[in-house]
Amino acid sequence: MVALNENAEQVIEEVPVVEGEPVVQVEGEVLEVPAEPIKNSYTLFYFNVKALAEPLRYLFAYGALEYEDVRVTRDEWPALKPSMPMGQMPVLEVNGKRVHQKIAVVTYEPDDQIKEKKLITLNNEVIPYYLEKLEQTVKDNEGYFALKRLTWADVYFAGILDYMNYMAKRDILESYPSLRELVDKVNNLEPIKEWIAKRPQTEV
Ligand SMILES: N[C@@H](CCC(=O)N[C@@H](CS)C(=O)NCC(=O)O)C(=O)O
Repeated sequence: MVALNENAEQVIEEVPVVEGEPVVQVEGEVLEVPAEPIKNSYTLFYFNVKALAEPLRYLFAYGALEYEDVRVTRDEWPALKPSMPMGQMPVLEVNGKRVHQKIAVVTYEPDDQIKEKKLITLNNEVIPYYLEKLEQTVKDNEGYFALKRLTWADVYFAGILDYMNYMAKRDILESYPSLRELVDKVNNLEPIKEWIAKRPQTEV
């Protein structure tokens, strides 16, 4: 849907959200609404874990978009790796074009001692620092991250939470009731609930 005012000089300013119909931003021009919705083909490549790909899977579920959920095994990976843009996944193929790089939240550290030290800093400093701010943001936005209604940011956060908990080795939302409520709300949206019920059961 394209939202314009009467003389098409000004456009109603809206950010596209995942709830309801998308609104296109244009300045002073009338856009034709395509007769047929554009049909894209999506293939998501990742390992058989939730981790970094789960926010994307949440968004696909919420948007009721068809996609191929390719789960690469450790044995298959070496042969596939050179074909990935950065030699890593998740990678999303849209109409044959591969896009990559999601938002990195917590990174892997191979040395056990450094890993342990980083975990302490993560739990005592980094996580409280950001979650306090995010908790306040959600309080200020009537239970959402932005615009006082559901956007992709809410769905993304709910989708990445399991992985953040796994990396932090605890429930990071324990003292953040507004964030907890938001995640529960997203996980209880019908399409997301259906995805959670049918997705492959993985440890991570
Ligand atoms: N910066 C990348 C990080 C992706 C990443 O670390 N992927 C890991 C799996 S979680 C991977 O592909 N590892 C296999 C490898 O590097 O060979 C992103 O944001 O998507």
